[in-house]
Amino acid sequence: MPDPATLFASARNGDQFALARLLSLVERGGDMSRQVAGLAYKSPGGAYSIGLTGPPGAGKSTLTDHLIAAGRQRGLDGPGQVAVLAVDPSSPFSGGAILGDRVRMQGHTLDNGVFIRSMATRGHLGGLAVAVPDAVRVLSAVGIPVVLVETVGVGQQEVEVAAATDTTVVVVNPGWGDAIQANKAGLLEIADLFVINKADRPNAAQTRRDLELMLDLTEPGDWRPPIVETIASTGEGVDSLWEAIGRHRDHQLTGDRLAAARRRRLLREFHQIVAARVEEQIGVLTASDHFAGITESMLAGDLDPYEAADRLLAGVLPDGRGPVADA
Ligand SMILES: Nc1nc2c(ncn2[C@@H]2O[C@H](COP(=O)(O)OP(=O)(O)OP(=O)(O)O)[C@@H](O)[C@H]2O)c(=O)[nH]1
Ligand SMILES: [Mg+2]
Repeated sequence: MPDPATLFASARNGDQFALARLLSLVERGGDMSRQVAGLAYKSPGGAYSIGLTGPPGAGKSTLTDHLIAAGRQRGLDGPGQVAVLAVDPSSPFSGGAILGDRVRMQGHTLDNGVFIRSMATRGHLGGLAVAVPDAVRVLSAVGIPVVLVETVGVGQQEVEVAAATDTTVVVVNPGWGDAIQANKAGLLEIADLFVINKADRPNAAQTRRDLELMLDLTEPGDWRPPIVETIASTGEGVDSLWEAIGRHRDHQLTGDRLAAARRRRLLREFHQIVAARVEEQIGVLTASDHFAGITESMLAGDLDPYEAADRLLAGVLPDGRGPVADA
């Protein structure tokens, strides 16, 4: 297997197999993953990332398919390559396709300027919250200008992954409760843009009112998420969606907003990496004889749980009392 630097060089020259290998390494975690992440970090590229999230079946993949076309034909700064990461946290498999997604995006399989990849994690320290940003950086480093990230908006982790993009699009459907569900799942806070997809169905207007109402109730910032209606199955409204994404990007590019948002996300990633490392150490510690001994003393009543923790962590953390005692 060629080393990561060689893979990067090939991927920059348009070798999709090399790019796929780089992403497999990122996904797998471990030393090679770190090398890949390090190389990508040091040659950032200029990709703009767009996250699509929402309830299962909302039409994210169908929309993504149209956004691929928009990215290819118009791009954000003119036509260019497009990459898609279809994140599947529930899947223990990697590299493997989410079959439905692949089928829906099939219109682009013969286009060399489109790179589509499903992603799960296999033991990546910090999980998808770290692996996906790493993957986006790899795609950026090889010169891809537009990266789409699709993830189902259920569960904290998925929502986090979707939010870790430059523009986050939340997709809902017409009908009672979808907007309210989105609110509950924490999707409202992360939305830079709402899409009411399946606008061919009844009650789109009601869903718009629900969303507007919820937006009215949230703290007004300097950007109020616009609401775009689409019918992904026919492509209706997709142009407006692409324009709305462009407007949000323009907004972000004004002043320091985009850079500041990226710095905030990077700090969160850093935090997650540190937390994962510490967690790993805890795993090692609690498997030790030392731990068993201390546990016994605690269960016998000779040590209270705090003393036991101090004893265990002495020599591991600079101040054994610090982080754990405060936790
Ligand atoms: N009527 C109607 N059906 C649509 C529309 N957009 C998508 N669909 C259909 O809805 C179903 C789900 O679409 P997907 O694009 O797979 O949805 P998804 O959000 O990616 O689904 P998951 O990835 O499984 O969460 C498919 O059968 C689509 O053909 C639309 O605008 N109107
Ligand atoms: Mg999908």
